[in-house]
Amino acid sequence: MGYEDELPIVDVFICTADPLIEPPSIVINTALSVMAYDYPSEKLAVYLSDDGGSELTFYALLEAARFSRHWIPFCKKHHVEPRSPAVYFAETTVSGDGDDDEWSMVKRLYDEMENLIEEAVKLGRVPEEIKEQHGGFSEWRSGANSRDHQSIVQILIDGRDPKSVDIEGSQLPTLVYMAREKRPNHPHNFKAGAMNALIRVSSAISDGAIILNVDCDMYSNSSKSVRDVMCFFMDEEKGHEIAYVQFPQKFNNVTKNDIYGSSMITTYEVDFPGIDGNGGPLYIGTGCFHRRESLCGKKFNDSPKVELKRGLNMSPNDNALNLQERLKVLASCTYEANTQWGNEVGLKYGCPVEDVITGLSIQCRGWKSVYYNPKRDGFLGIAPTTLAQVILQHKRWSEGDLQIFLSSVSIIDNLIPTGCNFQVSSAWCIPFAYAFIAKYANSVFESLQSGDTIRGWWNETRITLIKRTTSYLFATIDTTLKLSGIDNSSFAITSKVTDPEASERYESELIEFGGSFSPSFAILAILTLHHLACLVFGLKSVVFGGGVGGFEPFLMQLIMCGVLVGLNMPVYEGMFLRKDKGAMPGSVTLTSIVLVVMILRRRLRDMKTGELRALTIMNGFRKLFK
Ligand SMILES: *[C@@H]1O[C@H](CO)[C@@H](O)[C@H](O)[C@H]1NC(C)=O
Ligand SMILES: CC(=O)N[C@H]1CO[C@H](CO)[C@@H](O)[C@@H]1O
Repeated sequence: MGYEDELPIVDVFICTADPLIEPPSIVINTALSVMAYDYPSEKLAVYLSDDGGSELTFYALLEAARFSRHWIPFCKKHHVEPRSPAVYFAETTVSGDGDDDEWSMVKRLYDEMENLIEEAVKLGRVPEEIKEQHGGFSEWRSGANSRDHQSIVQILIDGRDPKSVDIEGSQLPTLVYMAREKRPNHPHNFKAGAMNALIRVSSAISDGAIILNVDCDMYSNSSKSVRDVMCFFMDEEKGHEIAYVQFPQKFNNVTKNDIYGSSMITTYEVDFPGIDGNGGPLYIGTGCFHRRESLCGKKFNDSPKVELKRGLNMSPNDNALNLQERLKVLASCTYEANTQWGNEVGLKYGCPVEDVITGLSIQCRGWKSVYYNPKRDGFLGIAPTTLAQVILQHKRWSEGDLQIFLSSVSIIDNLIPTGCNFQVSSAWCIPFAYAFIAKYANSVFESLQSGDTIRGWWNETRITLIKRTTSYLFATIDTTLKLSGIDNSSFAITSKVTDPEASERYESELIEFGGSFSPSFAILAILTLHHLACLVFGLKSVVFGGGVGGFEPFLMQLIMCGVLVGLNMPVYEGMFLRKDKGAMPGSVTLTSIVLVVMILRRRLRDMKTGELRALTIMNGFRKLFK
């Protein structure tokens, strides 16, 4: 019991960037789920960074602050799980212990709040009569937009104020809204910049020794997570070595066979536990509890154990207005000029995967990290539900990884060789076949062991292939342009909104190609059509002869082609069979057919090298195009 008093203050950082892509109703559900943690409220503070600088998000958070006075005592009294009201009310019909009246009352309040927020979002602004109720809205003077505005910091619930209580009279956690200053000619450094501003602003309010970072669409699915994590940080022998505790990134809306391979099951069930035994996992940007001092650049030294700071930083009678002004300075865009912020202190700048590189540098300073994957998931997010979103997300991640690779610490995945110009009878075939079969057998085995399905594995293999030819390609191009100073690509957020029809297709595991012409889809279509053509003409020349040296030299290639074609079945369906809105855009299909025909004809002409593969397959073509 003595430990209860020693529990450190925990600051929760939630970052959002755009009220249209990340709807405020999702953001406040995340906020409410962490505010209701089973943890002493006076030791919990929740900070929302709104890089969209949107009064809609501010308004939603204001409503959430009001609703939390009912929600938090309700959760604690009835041991509600999970504590995201949207998810909880969607999953239950009565409160469990028969207290229907209270359940209905809280649900009604929640629905009312949701309606108000959604109406405001539809309207695109907050109604005037609501704005009059809170002075904070005066910050959105006319002319302010998401790229150009002063800093806004509003303490919506002050946990140090004895008057901040819920309807049952218990203390509420602190809740703060922050939109850091943005000016067009100042780089804002995306999420890393927002996190660093939060680190400073929170240090002047609650100054928690532990910082939890969650994405705005990732609600807490377990009210015990904070207490669980304290077992690592407060461990008497090893606790002082630990800089951060990372949860896996899981999703609540992945379908059974996970068409987009979002869950990355083997990564979280096999790779991360492995890395955990060797210094600890990377920081992956969400679901991560940090020690404030290691995040702020402190080097690990194995000297006497440091206590996690417990006390509150400031006396409650600190002049509130003064404080607001100081906070604004901390969130201003000039504050970091000529400091080590973004370099030695806080999250690192200049890399799209700021989290990974920050985690690596913390480890380089001597700290260890912990991977924690409890049975009941600690955090659940929303997985991308269209192929375009998936490709974009992986482009961003791989751009970051590539930059890290090109810097000094390499963590890049090794690619498997897929060239296979060996004859089946050649002894050289054996090591190749072995590597090929062993790799895939191992990967199937790992997936099944981790709880995936065979189709899930097949889907993941496909999506890996797609990522390699689209996301990674564009990431390479963009990174090259960026490094050569030609282009400063911006950070694209993955959308969390999908139209209902697309959602239905997602649920029935149909890949979403729909939309307008996209270079990624064009590449995908060209490659898959090319595989198909190779298979068809290859088979044809085997059947009708005409190949140099018979069919044996091509067996391996035909098998490879066959596998690729099998893997890409959903792409052909999307191009030729599906009629729904999620089918491949006609423009893409047409372009790819034209280009593939051109590529094949060109190859026909260039066929001087005598390369076996070209020879036979092209023989088939020659007959066809004559
Ligand atoms: C999330 O929490 C709920 C309720 O606490 C639990 O039943 C469910 O298994 C959890 N979800 C996952 C994916 O762990
Ligand atoms: C299968 C599943 O749970 N799908 C859900 C994914 O998330 C969207 C948006 O939150 C829901 O509408 C789906 O029902």
